[in-house]
Amino acid sequence: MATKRSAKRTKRDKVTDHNVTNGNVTNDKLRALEGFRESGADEMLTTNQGTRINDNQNSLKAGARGPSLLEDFILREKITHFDHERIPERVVHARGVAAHGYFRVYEPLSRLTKAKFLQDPGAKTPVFVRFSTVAGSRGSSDLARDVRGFAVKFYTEEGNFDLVGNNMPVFFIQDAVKFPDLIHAVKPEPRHEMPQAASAHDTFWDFISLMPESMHMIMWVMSDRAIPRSLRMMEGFGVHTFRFVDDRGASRFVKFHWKPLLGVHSVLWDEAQKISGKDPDFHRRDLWEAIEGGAYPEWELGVQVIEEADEHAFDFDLLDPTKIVPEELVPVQRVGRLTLDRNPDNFFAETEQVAFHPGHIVPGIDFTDDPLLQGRLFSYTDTQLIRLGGPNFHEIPINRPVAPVHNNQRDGYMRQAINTSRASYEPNTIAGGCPFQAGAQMGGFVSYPERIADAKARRRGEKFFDHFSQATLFWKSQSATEQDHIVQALRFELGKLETAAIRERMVGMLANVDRGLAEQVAAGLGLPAIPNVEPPLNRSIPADGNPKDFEPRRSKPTPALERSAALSMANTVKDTAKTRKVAILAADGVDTAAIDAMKKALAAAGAMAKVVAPRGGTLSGTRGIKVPVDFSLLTVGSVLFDAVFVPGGTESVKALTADAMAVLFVNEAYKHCKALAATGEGIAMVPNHTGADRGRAKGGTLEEGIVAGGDGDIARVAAELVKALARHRAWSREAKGQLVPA
Ligand code: HDE
Repeated sequence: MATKRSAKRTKRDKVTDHNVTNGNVTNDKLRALEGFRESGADEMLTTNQGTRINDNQNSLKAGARGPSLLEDFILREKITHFDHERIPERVVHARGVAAHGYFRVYEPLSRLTKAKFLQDPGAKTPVFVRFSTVAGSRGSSDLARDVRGFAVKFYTEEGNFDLVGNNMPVFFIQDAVKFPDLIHAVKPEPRHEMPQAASAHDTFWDFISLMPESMHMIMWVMSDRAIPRSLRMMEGFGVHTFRFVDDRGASRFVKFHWKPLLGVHSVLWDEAQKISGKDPDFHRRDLWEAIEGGAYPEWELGVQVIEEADEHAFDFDLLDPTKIVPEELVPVQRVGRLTLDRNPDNFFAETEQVAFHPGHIVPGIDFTDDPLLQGRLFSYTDTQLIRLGGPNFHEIPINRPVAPVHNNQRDGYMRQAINTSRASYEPNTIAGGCPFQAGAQMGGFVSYPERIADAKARRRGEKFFDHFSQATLFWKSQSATEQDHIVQALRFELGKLETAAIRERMVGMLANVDRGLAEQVAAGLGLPAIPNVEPPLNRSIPADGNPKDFEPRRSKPTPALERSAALSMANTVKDTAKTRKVAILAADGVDTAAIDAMKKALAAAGAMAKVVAPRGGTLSGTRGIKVPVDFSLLTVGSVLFDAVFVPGGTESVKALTADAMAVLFVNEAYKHCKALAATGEGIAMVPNHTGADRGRAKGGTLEEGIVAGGDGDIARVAAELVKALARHRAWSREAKGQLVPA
């Protein structure tokens, strides 16, 4: 019977069986997951008890037109399971996407840490990485202005190590006790649950305007880092200072970084808003397609190492999560590489049920007393108990370590392990003392014996109160374009506020970061002058605290470091067009030779080309050649691409010029400073704000990032386009782009 049935399976059935075809069982974790995979391929339908189902179309009734019967165990089981399909979404970081991969260290790091997975360059440590936005619900847009979570679970042979970081190196608050306040402020307002996945509302900025410690993070969130071009093109940071511990027990401080090999790139806010409409799954799709296409995303792990003796050597406190360690002061050593090479098989089972925890560490890594980190060490187990329904969430396949698990914890909801020992306590004789404690030499975890001698108090370190120096450093380190985008972002966010007083207090607060910044924001908001902030600046003060003790102070009148190149995306890697997407805008009569040549050149550079036309189906190009259309103009916008190429062909260009959506497509690409290329008649489609007479232009680079040529110049045009793609954007065009009504 099964054979007969399988013979009927069509080719299409097979293709949709991602479970069966999702190859790459390349590491221990993936092999361990194999036993849990279920595809249904070539199998008969059954109940959860294994009883074969004969009729999945009709419930059991008393007669053809009679009432359904309670007896129908098949109906009851199916509906009951359906009713319980949902679990609570994460209270923060609800919207996310994940992938499997591996990590490999470049050379043994025994000089820094005894962590085993950082010793053997020949070993691949399996990882599962989840990226997320913070504020939005599970179904919200990928392109919200927000921090991105960057959570990496290393399945090491010594147990799971979770590096639960973000794409920004600092955080809004210094102490975990303020986290619920921060999140309540940024989440949709309680009256009407608006706005979704957006910080541009009164409660967020009300809170922020009273919390000067958030100002450094605000600079990052208002920068384009908050709207990445791709999850594959963003940095990651451990944020807190951690410890490395070596095999002699010596400790040093460490900051973790992830550096993307494709560079750090973002979209513009105007694009972000439009992408949210055209494809709210933009980042999720981008990651999925890159991995399916074999363009595996990669990052280098970087570490900044600070010797214990230098703990107090800086203007800032290493325990303060609102501060970075500038790379100019402590360079980032690149110590290994992370590669994501396999998409999950099932979103719920893997991406939704994965449980990260900064407290999942292995020997060789330890915590510091950063008060934000300390609070997190409590929160993440607590949150899994409610989300995943009990204390056995570590037994869910995606969460299981590849290292063996043996202890005397027992029972609880959904327990999977069948513990066979009579002894579920220790010490015992009945089980020969097993499982027994591991000595340090056998990999037993020993906490770093940090010396602590101080009075119990609800206080913070003195240097924590320098809230503005690094916000200023960030601002000053940005390129003119980046600064302009921060100003625009603040004008947008504060412009959305209903309460004028909050807007004014915020502008006053910004003046402490940089007066020029505040003036520009004030001008955009129509404020005649920078408002004074009524003291105290900081309202995060205990009931009996003296406001003077909580006022922000700069540790030095002029920060020793004026600028840090690493903080600006303008200085990122710009040497590759790999995985970039180019739209070829075409209609009937298009120059097919140009399309072919461009496609080949882009493929050779690792970029992708898609034909976009006024309608779907197939175009009839020059020489009678058929050109399959990938997308109709109705379904995409140039915001979904990195560049646009308009080939020649009299009829094609005539049709496109008369099509408002095609014109908008090119205009928007111009406005968003994207690379543009055109050949032959196609040149007429390129917006012209230079006043030059392009009718007589012989081709070449028309403006930064815009390349044109005759029909015979395609090879040169393609080569120039690839270079422009690698540079990501032609920012010098931005001012002119404002003139484009798109
Ligand atoms: Fe989280 N955070 N967080 N967080 N966080 C969660 O845990 C929390 C913080 C981060 O892809 C929750 O499993 C507190 C900083 C990421 O599944 C929760 C505090 C950083 C993710 C939680 C912080 C992060 C979370 C919600 C202040 C960057 C997503 C669901 C003390 C270093 C992980 C969950 C994933 C998720 C609590 C602050 C990163 C509620 C209390 C700082 C990437 O436990």
